[in-house]
Amino acid sequence: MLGPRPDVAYNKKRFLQVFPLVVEELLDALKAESMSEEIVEWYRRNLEYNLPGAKLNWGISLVDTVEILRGKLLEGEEYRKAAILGWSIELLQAYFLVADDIMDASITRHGQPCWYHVEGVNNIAINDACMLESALYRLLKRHFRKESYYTDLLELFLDSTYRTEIGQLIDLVTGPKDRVDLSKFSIERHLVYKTAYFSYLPVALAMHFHGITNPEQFALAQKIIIPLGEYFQVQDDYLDCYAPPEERGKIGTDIIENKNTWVVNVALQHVTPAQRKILDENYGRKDSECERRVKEVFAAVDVEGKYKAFEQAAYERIMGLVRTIPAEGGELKQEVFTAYLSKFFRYTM
Ligand code: DMA
Ligand code: MG
Ligand code: MG
Ligand code: MG
Repeated sequence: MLGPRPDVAYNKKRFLQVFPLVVEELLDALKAESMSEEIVEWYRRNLEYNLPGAKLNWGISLVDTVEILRGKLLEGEEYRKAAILGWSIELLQAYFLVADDIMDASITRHGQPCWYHVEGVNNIAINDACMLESALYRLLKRHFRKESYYTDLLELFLDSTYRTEIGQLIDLVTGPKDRVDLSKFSIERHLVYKTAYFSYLPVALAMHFHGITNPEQFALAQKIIIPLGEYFQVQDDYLDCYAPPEERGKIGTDIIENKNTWVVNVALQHVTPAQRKILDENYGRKDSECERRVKEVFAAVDVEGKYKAFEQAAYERIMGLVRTIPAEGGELKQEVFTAYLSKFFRYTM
């Protein structure tokens, strides 16, 4: 067993200390292509604007998982290497979010204007998002190419990217901006695709880093993480509607943008015909008065209470799965999942 885990602030601080190395390495690679100062500086600004201000829970969870599996804290070169893998997940997440904010017409992210809203950026943000993604493969190539698990890392990143993109497609197609049709909404599959496969990355990558090779262990980890990831997305949908923007770092746009969220689906299951009419007439409209009417219906059917019940049930279900891991002697440890869950559970920031 480990002693007490380092506190959250310390974990974040040491993870952030690796970021300048990541940036310099990526910029050096660009300079090696003989790019002008202007191009190099643009790329730097893209990286510095979109990465360190994020919550970084995905990347930090990877490092934590390795440490829990090892049963000791990582130091020096080994810590740096794990953190670089963690930053690779953060690059993938940043890629998704920069693109997601354009597609969702979002306003703020991590307490600042979305990148595409920054003066002079606009549509260049589309290419910037792609460059955040390609950056992660440069890091992997440089630091992990010689490892026996290099192709496993690549496959994990590629598979979770593919599945997340399917989730984004379902999200966009079921909730088009210009045609509100609440009868098209449903939730089950797209929650898994949007977030749950991505949530598997930190743990699965850490398992490879630690040297686990048994496919059964990976299947077990995935079985626990899929409901965990679903919970993350339900919580994200809930917070979009209910968390104060100053706490969350982002202004919710799901109602206005006609999003197929857990929140609206739950409301649809419980509305009276009169309330349904209000939703049909006000959901997905670019008008804050319409948004207010929708929120009134949500309150009338007690979406908040239903969320609390969902959260409790999800917690119990996940903990039940976690307890299927042997408490002693197995390759996986229960603490990997309890630590992961604790970073996101009842998360408001
Ligand atoms: C996020 O969906 C999913 C991905 C893959 C970025 P979302 O639009 O609900 O995310 P957010 O609430 O962070 O904009
Ligand atoms: Mg979004
Ligand atoms: Mg979205
Ligand atoms: Mg959201």
